[in-house]
Amino acid sequence: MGHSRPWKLLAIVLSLAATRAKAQAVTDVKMAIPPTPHAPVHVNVDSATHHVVITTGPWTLPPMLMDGDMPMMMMGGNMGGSHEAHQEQTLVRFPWPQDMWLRGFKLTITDRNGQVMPQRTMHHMEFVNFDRRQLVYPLAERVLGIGEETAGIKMPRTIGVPMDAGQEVGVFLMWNNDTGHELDGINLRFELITAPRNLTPRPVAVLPFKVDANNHPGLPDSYDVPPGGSSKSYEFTVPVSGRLLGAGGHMHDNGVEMRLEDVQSGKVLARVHTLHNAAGDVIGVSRQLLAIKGRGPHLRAGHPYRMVSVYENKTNEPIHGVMGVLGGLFAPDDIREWPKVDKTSKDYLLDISLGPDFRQPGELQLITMFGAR
Ligand SMILES: [Cu+2]
Repeated sequence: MGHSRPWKLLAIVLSLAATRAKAQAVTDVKMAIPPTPHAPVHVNVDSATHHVVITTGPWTLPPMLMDGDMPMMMMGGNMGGSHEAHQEQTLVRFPWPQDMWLRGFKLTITDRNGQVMPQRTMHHMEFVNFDRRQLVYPLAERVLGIGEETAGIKMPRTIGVPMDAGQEVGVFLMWNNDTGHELDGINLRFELITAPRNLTPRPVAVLPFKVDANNHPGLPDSYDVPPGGSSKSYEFTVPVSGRLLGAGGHMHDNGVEMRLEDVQSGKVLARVHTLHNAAGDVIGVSRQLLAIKGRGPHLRAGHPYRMVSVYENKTNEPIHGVMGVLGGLFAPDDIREWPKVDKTSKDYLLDISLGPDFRQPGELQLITMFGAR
């Protein structure tokens, strides 16, 4: 295999950086991509709780720099900003150890003295199941997406994500050192909270629901919005019927709301809106628990649905690199009807093409890329 691929990717990264600089017409912005260090990774099953625990460290994190000394976060790389200033890398890929229900996660980052670090030292993490496809897209399932503000999730005992022994899973990680100085001795502990598969009463099987306003496998999903109000919509069908139990999502600054609509009736089935801080920056997206009122909207296989991402751009210039991703939990009527993933399809491969080859725990391959998944 050699080392040609990472270099090729680096070239892509640099050319994207150049394009971006031009598009913004900023005077000679040079993006300095710091060398990304790596550290050993271990995957263990806790013998008492059966939780799957992924640990890695110690990491040395150089400050993320742009144009000399300006931290990359100055580009607005927070929840409401652009992702393009960050590096994402595969931390580890491994076979899932046992049949279990996945119920949530806990993430802890500590410094060299064992002190807990702010969560935002980590910009973005993703837990991926390469052996199951997404509901809407024939791409590898993104089981968990964790942003700077999410330190943990524990789902109620009544629902769970079924995970099977031997499924190939992986963790993607994007660090975010905006302190302006090097961080040393950083350890990360990512605990996947599980329950035994024979748990009674048996939880309702839920799988992630994700619709992206601008999904193109292998390319960034961000897009541009013109001045004023605008919306971008994406029509889709689902291959298996089921209920949407909850909705949330991800938008950038100037985002307003996202809706899920029935194309034929025009009925709004779910709606989430952005949350703001005192300065008006987008700090997140509301969560709508649909299962509380009744049992959540029922989506029918093959029926057309539409996701609409609404932005209100108050400036006089187009805004580059926004996102609209509606997420949630989907309870299929019959999980046995979930279509098999085709790991040889072009889109599937493109979607994970920036990831590494299969690696066992303890080995680590570094690939850097632009954009969050
Ligand atoms: Cu984003």
